[in-house]
Amino acid sequence: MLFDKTDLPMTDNMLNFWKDNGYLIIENFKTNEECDELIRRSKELIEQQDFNNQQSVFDTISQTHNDDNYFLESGDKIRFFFEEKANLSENNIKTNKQYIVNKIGHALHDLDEKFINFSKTEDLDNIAKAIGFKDPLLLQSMYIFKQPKIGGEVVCHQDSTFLITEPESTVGFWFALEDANRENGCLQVASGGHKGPLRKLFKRENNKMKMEDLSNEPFPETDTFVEVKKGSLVLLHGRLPHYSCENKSPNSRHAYTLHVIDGKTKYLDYNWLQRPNLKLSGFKNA
Ligand SMILES: O=C(O)CCC(=O)C(=O)O
Repeated sequence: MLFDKTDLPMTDNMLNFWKDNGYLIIENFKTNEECDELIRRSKELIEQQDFNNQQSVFDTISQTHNDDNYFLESGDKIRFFFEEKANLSENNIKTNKQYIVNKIGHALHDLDEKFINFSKTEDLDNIAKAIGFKDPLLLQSMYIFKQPKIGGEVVCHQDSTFLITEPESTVGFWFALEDANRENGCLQVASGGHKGPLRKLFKRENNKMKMEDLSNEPFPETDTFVEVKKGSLVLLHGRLPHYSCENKSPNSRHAYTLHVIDGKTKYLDYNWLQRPNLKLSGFKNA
């Protein structure tokens, strides 16, 4: 079911959908101009980078980034990760720079003015409070490109595997900056799957990452293609199994995602994402 920004503040209907399904779609949440501003800014950030000195691939299948300090130290920085299938030759980096990046993460929402303005708003704070946050804190942001032809698959996962608090509180706020559909690799979710157990925990031990198994119950099949228009907001419960396939189409599928935790919970020390140089803040502390 699709809701619209004009349905806000959150109605019982919306809240019931969220509780039953573990996701919620709010269309027309951001304007085309707001989306375009972020797209423009991502291009500028890439333009300013010298990629010849840094080559870190983000691949959720082989997980090659896991023991990579460039990744592990990116929690309080703005860093760039390449598509696994990108051609990283010197010449291609020079001529095709805008089409090789898989994502930018993980503190855009605290370090870049355009991203701060997009992320820290009162209407997002209101939504977070409506779904139960007492003290919503913006932990992680990612600009995800899903590049044309080579955009990588994101394997089925639960976000609480990667960002865990006690008790669990992680929620993803995922924004479509361009139309997302089954051709260009939209999100797919297992509706209601947030009621199942957390399957895995991604733990930092002596600066190495380990995936710990918590439950061998298989994920339910994803049953919903989250095909959404540019400007839509999709909320994703931290336990909701979700996935996106490769983008083999000629069109990109840019998205921006924020992961939010509750300041009333304990953020566990073994999370991969640490922010030694940045304090957490909420939606309103711009
Ligand atoms: O945008 C995608 O394809 C995946 C995003 C995702 O899994 C997340 O934000 O948790």
